[in-house]
Amino acid sequence: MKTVYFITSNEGKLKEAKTKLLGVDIEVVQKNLGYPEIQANALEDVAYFGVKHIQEKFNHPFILEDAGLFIDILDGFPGVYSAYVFYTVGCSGILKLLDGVNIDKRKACFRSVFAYGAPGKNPKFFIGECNGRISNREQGDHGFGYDPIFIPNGDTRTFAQMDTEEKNRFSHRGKSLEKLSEFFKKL
Ligand code: ITT
Repeated sequence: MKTVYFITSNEGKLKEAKTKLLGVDIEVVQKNLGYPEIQANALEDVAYFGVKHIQEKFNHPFILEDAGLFIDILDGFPGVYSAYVFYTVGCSGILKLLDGVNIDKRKACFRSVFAYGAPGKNPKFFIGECNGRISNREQGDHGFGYDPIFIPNGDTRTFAQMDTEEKNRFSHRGKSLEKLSEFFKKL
């Protein structure tokens, strides 16, 4: 079985990746090396520079992921600033920003960009998106981050009211991991 290191500090992402890649002959091992998340307009750029940074000091195949929540009525905010915004004002801060906004105007999209890096190779990217809406209160205690306030299209529950397998069936990360898993099968 091959090992691929997942460069992340986020245990929730790790659990989702391990669950999704169960059927693939790859062992996913967390490596919390950290990398600078550059100020950029796109998640792809953040992931690209992350790969370049890790490749300089880490001599094994690895994956990393940058994800973000893009809210329509806020012109895509928090988007590439999702981590900072979560750390500073959290889900309650987002709910305050949307106070009084009607349900049909609470559309949002989660995006996930996985990057695969290996010594001496150009990075490969795997992208997934999930459309949905921001709920008007926090619900559920599974998952992490903005899960308690995001309801994917096709369901009435937030991600935080789903277990890992269910979330993966809907989510941006489930979709990008599906593509990554096809890539691993051919590796
Ligand atoms: P890394 O170490 O992998 O970078 P992170 O938690 O900093 O972990 P990101 O920068 O990719 O991850 O995520 C940006 C923010 O969006 C962060 O606050 C996450 O909690 C949140 N987020 C990302 N994916 C999410 C998901 O599936 N559900 C809820 N919130 C999510």
